[in-house]
Amino acid sequence: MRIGIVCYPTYGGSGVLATELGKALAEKGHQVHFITYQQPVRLNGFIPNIYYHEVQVPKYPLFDFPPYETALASTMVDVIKNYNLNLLHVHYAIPHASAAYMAKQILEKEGIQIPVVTTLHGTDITLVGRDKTYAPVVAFSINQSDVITAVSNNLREETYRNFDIRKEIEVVYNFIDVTRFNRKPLDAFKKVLAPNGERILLHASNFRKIKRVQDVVKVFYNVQKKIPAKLLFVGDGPERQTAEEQGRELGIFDQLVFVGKQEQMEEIFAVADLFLLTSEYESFGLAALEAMASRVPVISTNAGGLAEVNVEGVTGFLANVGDIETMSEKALYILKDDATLEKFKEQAFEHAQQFNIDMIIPQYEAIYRRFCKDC
Ligand code: GMT
Repeated sequence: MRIGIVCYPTYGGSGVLATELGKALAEKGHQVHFITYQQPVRLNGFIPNIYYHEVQVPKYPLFDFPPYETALASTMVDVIKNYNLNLLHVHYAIPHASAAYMAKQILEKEGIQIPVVTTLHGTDITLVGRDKTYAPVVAFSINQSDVITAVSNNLREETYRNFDIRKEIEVVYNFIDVTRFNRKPLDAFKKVLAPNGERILLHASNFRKIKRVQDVVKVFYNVQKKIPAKLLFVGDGPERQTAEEQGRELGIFDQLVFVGKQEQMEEIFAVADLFLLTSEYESFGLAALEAMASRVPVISTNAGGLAEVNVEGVTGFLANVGDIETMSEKALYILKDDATLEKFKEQAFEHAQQFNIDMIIPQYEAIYRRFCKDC
């Protein structure tokens, strides 16, 4: 099939997922056309069957706000026509679903039918999308999609709760390539981080308020009082400085390591002992799944779809949002001895296999084939 993929090209989970989906489809012989404003971070090097079309938004003195959505819809029209695409798959509703609707309408007038699949990822529904600035357009354009998918049951329910959606929302879970994350730790890297064999706790995110990064520091503070430990922070964003200040105030700053945005996450996960995800909401928590696939158990909140990924007492533990005591206690339980830690590591790894790329890609292909039986 010839498939157009529209996503955010940055480090966010939705962009990562969309890029990995495109790469996997290309490997299976589909022709994949990425339409984004920048080369997606995980799309590096030449990959057969993959095309990249950059959305250009020309500057003009009148535009205080360059009309990206218009430029995106026009690029969609252009690519769909010139490459004879069978289908458009947009990730993250805003503004991709409405731009897709616009492109679909334009093409219909020219006698071209282009099915649109919209995958909802989380904040496009639960945070930004709900804002009344966007809500009517979000609801309308989701309803106009030929297929709507959500990355967890929780997100599906949240979407029905927040918007008047009159169609079926299908759940297709996020996925990971388990072979990519099944790595041996690099001893040299581990030695630099934890020269005295300290346990390594890890948090990776975009450091937005919704992640409650301060809770990560608080949990770590309690853990390091009982066992020697280091806390590795990956990613960057608005709350990073607050976390640094908090570390200084608590007198544990020298045990915190901030490494910023990283591409080789599999190498980082490989040296970690425990992943902390204290979010107020996660539709799925792709980072938690990546941790599990790397044999890293997870302490998370039970918000949103996290319970569909992290299994209580098996892959780690869950607690109410802000319940620092429970999260600290459970973290210490997992880390207290090597045998317990090993048990949780293996269980996390085993559970992650359910979300392997091989299981999920055929689900998207089956959706696409509804519109293109002979492709
Ligand atoms: O986590 C973020 O804030 C980034 C965001 C995104 O849209 O890229 O992630 C969302 O989509 C991911 C992939 O489906 C999910 O794993 C994340 O849980 C979800 N984030 C939220 O719901 C806050």
